[in-house]
Amino acid sequence: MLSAGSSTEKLNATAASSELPPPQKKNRKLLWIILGIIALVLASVGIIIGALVAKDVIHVNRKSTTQSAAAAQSETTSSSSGSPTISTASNTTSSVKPTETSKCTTEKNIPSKAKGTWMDPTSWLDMKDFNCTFTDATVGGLPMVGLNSTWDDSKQANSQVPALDKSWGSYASKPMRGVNIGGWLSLEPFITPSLFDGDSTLVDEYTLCSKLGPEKAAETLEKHYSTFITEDDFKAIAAAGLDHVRIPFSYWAIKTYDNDPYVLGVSWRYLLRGIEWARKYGIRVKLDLHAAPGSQNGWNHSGRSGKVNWISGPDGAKNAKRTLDDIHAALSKFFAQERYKNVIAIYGLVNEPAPTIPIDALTEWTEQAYDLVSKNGIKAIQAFSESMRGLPIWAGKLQGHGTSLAIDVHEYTLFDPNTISLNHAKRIEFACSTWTNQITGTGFGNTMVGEWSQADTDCTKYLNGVNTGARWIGTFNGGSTPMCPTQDNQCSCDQANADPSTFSSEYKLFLKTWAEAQMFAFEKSWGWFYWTWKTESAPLWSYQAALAGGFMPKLAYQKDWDCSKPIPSLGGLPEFY
Ligand SMILES: *[C@@H]1O[C@H](CO)[C@@H](O)[C@H](O)[C@H]1NC(C)=O
Ligand SMILES: *[C@@H]1O[C@H](CO)[C@@H](O)[C@H](O)[C@H]1NC(C)=O
Ligand SMILES: *[C@@H]1O[C@H](CO)[C@@H](O)[C@H](O)[C@H]1NC(C)=O
Ligand SMILES: CC(=O)N[C@H]1CO[C@H](CO)[C@@H](O)[C@@H]1O
Repeated sequence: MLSAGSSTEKLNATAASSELPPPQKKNRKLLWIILGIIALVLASVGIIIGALVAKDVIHVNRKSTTQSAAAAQSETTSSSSGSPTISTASNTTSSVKPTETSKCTTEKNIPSKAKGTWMDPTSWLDMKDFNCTFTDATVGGLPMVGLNSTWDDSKQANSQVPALDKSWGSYASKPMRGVNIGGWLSLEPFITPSLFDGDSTLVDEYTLCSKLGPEKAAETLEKHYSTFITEDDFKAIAAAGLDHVRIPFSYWAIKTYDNDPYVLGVSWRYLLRGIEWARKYGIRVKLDLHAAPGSQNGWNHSGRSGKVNWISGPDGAKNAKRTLDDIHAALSKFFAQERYKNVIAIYGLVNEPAPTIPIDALTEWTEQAYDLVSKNGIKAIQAFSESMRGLPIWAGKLQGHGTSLAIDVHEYTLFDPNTISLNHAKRIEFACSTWTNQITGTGFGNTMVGEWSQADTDCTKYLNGVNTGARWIGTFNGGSTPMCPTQDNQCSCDQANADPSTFSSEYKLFLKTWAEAQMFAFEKSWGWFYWTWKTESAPLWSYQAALAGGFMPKLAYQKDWDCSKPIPSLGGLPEFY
């Protein structure tokens, strides 16, 4: 294990040397010339032989691209003009479509103690765009393996925002427009119900991993990480006019404790790869520690549903300390590297600590975390959660950090009996007036909205957890009065759970206006992150599905409606459905 200082220096030295890229380019040029000649020769061969050869070429080609990529990534490029080039014929890009997943094949230079472990790049399911050369370099004790030595911060997410290597300026005057990559590295039953279906004891990542056992859990989760979110998602996020992503991840990305059933380390490299993909499209990142040791809120998305055991609870003090000494100590050293300075804009301390944790203890922990993370060299803005207490209570707390500390508030109407029952017009007004007033009113100060959605009911399968009902129809936790606007037996979850292709144009207009109202309100703060980019089957929680269904502005920075305009007529859209 190298110390943080020495490996950083080593990497900077490599990055600074401009010798690496040009020889690779030259070799490629030469390669293309050879390829061109081979292609011409092939083209002149008869149809049948040609077809056979073409098949063979495609076959050989697959192997050789992997090999030569690995060769190019190993220290010297001398071998890349050797035998593998012969077969890298013609059609590389069109015939060798990058498959969903691509593995590293080189076993070279992998020390036996790393073989087969999560440090071994050949054990990874999908290494597309990642570096196959083994390295045991670490920073803050966290592995660098998979990362390239150089990076490019010159991209802009869109024409409205600065490239990564230019200053964003003030979020107060230029709000961020972002989306969460939820349910990817921290599982949530309602986002990927397919992982939880068919066994009523599976309610969170903890029970899922316990049931599957270490091997099957690692296999299942890596398959999910490598397919649920891919480079195409980051590309589409930028194309939607979004400029930030909030990436939730869990502590077991870097450490597990005691008898934790969680899969250690695999999500770490997907987190790093997600950051590289964000970089590639000029998207800035908010890191979001979604699950802290012990569970900071007892909710399913903290890993383990049930009890809070963080600050509060029998091991609360120990787990809060672990979050500082093990998790943030390592993460902040790692992400203080030069390579993350432009792409990581916000460093989130912990997602949604339970409202039952005493505020003084939470404030003290936050102050300690802030100091630790700053001392380790993080220059990004740090964010702490309003922890479901509302904004006013934070007035005067955690002050004195200028613009380097901000509060993250999550705004929903559907978990609260007082707001779930609002009718369409009132729900839009609520965003325009109540939320705008809250955000611009008394509170901590620097504010961002880290989560919101288009859902107007709590009908989505598993949304309230596995095995719980819905407030909307009065079946939540044993049942009570339906809380839909008519509050009677007309309430149903049918429309809320229907396929968006069946939504009426009035309902779509409502959904779009409801989103635009929220964007309007939240752009009075430092900006927003929709929850979430993608779901398996919950369209009112999926930015991607809303774009596809035509009930989200095509470009996040270009809206048709805002709160200064009258609410459009929704025709005969019923208040129950
Ligand atoms: C290249 O790939 C395309 C698409 O797969 C195919 O139609 C074409 O015949 C290929 N050309 C050669 C020279 O192999
Ligand atoms: C890493 O380098 C390889 C080889 O130059 C390149 O193909 C790949 O796209 C790079 N990955 C990233 C994330 O920049
Ligand atoms: C891949 O990783 C190795 C080991 O860290 C490094 O020496 C090499 O430069 C990297 N390759 C690229 C293309 O950055
Ligand atoms: C039981 C439980 O933890 N349920 C939570 C699961 O996550 C959803 C979505 O955030 C919450 O609404 C539930 O309360």
